[in-house]
Amino acid sequence: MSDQDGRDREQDERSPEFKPYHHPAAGWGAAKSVTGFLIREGELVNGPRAIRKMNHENGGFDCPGCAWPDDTKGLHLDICENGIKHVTWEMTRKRVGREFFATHTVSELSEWSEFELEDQGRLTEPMRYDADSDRYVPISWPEAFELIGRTLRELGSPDKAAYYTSGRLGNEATFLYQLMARELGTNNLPDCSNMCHEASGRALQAALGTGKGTVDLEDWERADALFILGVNAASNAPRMLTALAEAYHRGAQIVHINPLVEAAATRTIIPHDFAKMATFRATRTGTLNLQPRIGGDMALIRGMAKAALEQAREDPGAVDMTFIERHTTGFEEYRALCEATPWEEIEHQSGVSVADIRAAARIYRDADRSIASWCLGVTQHEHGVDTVREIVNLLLLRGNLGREGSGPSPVRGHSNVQGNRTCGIDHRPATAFLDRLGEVCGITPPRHHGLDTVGTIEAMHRGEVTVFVGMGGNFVLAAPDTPYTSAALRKCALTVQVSTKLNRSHLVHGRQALILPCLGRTEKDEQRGGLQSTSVEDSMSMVHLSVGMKRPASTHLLSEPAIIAGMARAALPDSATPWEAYVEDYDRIRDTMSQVFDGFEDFNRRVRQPLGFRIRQPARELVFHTASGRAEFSAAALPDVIPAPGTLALGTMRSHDQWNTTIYSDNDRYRGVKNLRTLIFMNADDMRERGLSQFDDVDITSTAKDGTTRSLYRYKVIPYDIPRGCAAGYMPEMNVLCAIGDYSTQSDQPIMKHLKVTVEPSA
Ligand SMILES: Nc1nc2c(c(=O)[nH]1)N[C@H]1C(S)=C(S)[C@@H](COP(=O)(O)OP(=O)(O)OC[C@H]3O[C@@H](n4cnc5c(=O)[nH]c(N)nc54)[C@H](O)[C@@H]3O)O[C@H]1N2
Ligand SMILES: Nc1nc2c(c(=O)[nH]1)N[C@H]1C(S)=C(S)[C@@H](COP(=O)(O)OP(=O)(O)OC[C@H]3O[C@@H](n4cnc5c(=O)[nH]c(N)nc54)[C@H](O)[C@@H]3O)O[C@H]1N2
Ligand SMILES: [Mo]
Repeated sequence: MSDQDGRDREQDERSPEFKPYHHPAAGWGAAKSVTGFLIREGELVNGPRAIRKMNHENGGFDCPGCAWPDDTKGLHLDICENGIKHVTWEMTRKRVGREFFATHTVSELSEWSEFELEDQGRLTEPMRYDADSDRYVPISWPEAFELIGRTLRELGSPDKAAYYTSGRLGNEATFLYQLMARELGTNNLPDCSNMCHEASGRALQAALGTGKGTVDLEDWERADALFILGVNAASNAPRMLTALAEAYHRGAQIVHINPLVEAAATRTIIPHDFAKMATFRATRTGTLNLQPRIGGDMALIRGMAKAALEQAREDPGAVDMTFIERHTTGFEEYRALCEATPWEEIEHQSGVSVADIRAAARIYRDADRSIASWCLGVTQHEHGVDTVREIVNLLLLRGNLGREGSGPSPVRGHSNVQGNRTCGIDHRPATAFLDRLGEVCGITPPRHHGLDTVGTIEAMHRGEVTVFVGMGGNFVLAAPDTPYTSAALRKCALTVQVSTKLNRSHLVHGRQALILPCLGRTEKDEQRGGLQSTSVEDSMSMVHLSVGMKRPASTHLLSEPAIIAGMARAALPDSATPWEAYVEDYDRIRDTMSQVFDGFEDFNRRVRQPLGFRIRQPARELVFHTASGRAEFSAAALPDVIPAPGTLALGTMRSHDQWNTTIYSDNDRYRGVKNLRTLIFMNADDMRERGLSQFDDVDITSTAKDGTTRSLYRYKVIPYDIPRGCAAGYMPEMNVLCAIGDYSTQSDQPIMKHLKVTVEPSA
């Protein structure tokens, strides 16, 4: 039921529902949801055809969804509900052409919902904002590049521009993008990682001398115990369900640590297990669930370490002293700290009983090989870095590093967010990398650090950054403090968004603004040198090729490498970089990359191997590029995470039916919610204390570090199995509550999982 605008009226009329979900994750619920989605998108024929090409070891394109690695045994249905939705969303037949923009002013479009904007379909040609008519009007590619080039050439200082990346940019485009920024003279390369796993990168770098996890899927298959913290895998990394189900079959212990008991913590039916699909038989995916309070993970892990050290007094096998002596530093200080941290404090700060912590510690003791895996529930906190380091401390205690089936395994977000960092998107680049880049590419890279996401927003606000280029993503909605970020973008002289679909970041723009439409990952990328492929790196450091198979959504689309080269050429008329040659044949980009990056030697050959190649992980081989040359224990004091009386700790998260700022529907199947996103999950006792019942309207007010407040009105409250003092709701709507200054002093990451709020009935 759409009206003339193509806007979905039906959505507004449905009333919210809440019914706790009792079925296994994935299985027929997922199948039904996918079918409904394919029908809605009119892709019942093309969708399945494309999906068969996804994540194949030979050819095919990499699922643009999450960064979970592909199955290594050629599993031909290694796909998930959300990956299918993601691909179908890109492949839609709907188009946003010049007629659309001629019909709607930007002010009018600003009233539309996120769903309505993206639902208009794929962008088809470059558009320029015309202030007189308040509309986007067509512009040719050469004119668009010249506008960007001229503006950048006249900037005065290269640091007055910032170049954002959302984590799906392929490695080759990534390399060109950072090269352009550095040839221009800036390290202003904010990226979505600044809001995502910055804390993991910093912690792992400090502890192990590598910014990444050390394990791969085969390790997952060999672990005796898996500790899964702060991830909603059934929605956000659904292919992890396969690994969890297999681990359970094998008899491995699986401990989930999350204030919410998410669907992946109980049971699943994995899609390629046809027999189970047919008989509705589910496999368990968890053996112990612990529900810490929001921010309580560090205390919980400290408790497990304390228990291990206590046990070691009579059971020498509880701690691996040989490993500790040979490979680590800082152990004595850490041991003393664990001993000095009272159990009462651990229990109070974690919100988990000593008995439960000891149960987890026993599982850890009994496992020869353990993996700890985590996502945003651990990182988006004030003490995210300390918490990741505490996880590493625990792993080091029993030598769970550098051998099969053990180690740290962060679950990365966007499909190539890890590759972006590997290939140079870093506002704090290492000196050695800049030296190599300068030498190989014949440029003089800037040495001073650039701006990250929060830094860029603040600088735009102050008028110090006046050009914003977004390579993908939806910056205004993904970033914290939506009104503040909007005002910052509006102060810019020029905003450029390279996108596949219409989104809010096109409507919140600078004095001049461009929308540059690009090929999606599912589409054929034909250049002079023939059909091109791009490479991506998954969460477990596997680099492989992705090649599109669909006809592009429009003949006017350019690939991301071509768009970057076009901008670079216009901005750097005297550049010695062979931009055109790079775009003709991406093998040439890879040849250059192989000289710049360790681990990319012989890139073109190795990336064409059936599963690609794995970038060497020094820490996995017990080689530590740390200050001491050893793995380093940390000894940080436990933070106080107890909410002040009358306040709650609020974590913002994704629903099942969304991809970051892309909202597919207002449902959250595994949490039992239908037709509602403006909600807050609360503990029933906290609700009673405030005189609240299910679906009551409430106003939520956050108090920032600087004491300022921000509010959301008329949210519906839902009683949920969540510890007292904790609450949860959805990003990006709730980003309004996260002040620009609310970022971690350890990682500079916005503390999106730990906002301090009060909740009261709406007037
Ligand atoms: N379908 C789909 N897939 C996605 C995405 C998507 O939006 N949709 N986004 C992608 C991206 S960019 C990323 S980074 C990942 C994000 O993947 P997740 O990290 O799963 O993302 P969130 O939805 O933010 O969920 C965070 C989880 O942390 C828990 N949590 C909150 N606070 C705490 C805490 O203090 N401690 C612990 N232990 N847990 C806590 C929440 O209950 C929730 O289960 O997923 C990627 N994959
Ligand atoms: N409150 C709160 N805020 C958060 C988070 C949270 O948990 N809580 N999570 C944070 C995290 S982890 C992340 S990663 C960020 C996500 O931040 P972003 O990466 O900036 O946002 P996305 O929603 O993933 O971007 C969606 C847009 O990408 C464009 N797009 C899709 N495919 C392509 C492509 O192939 N090429 C190009 N050029 N564009 C494409 C489309 O136009 C689409 O509208 O949000 C962060 N914000
Ligand atoms: Mo992310």
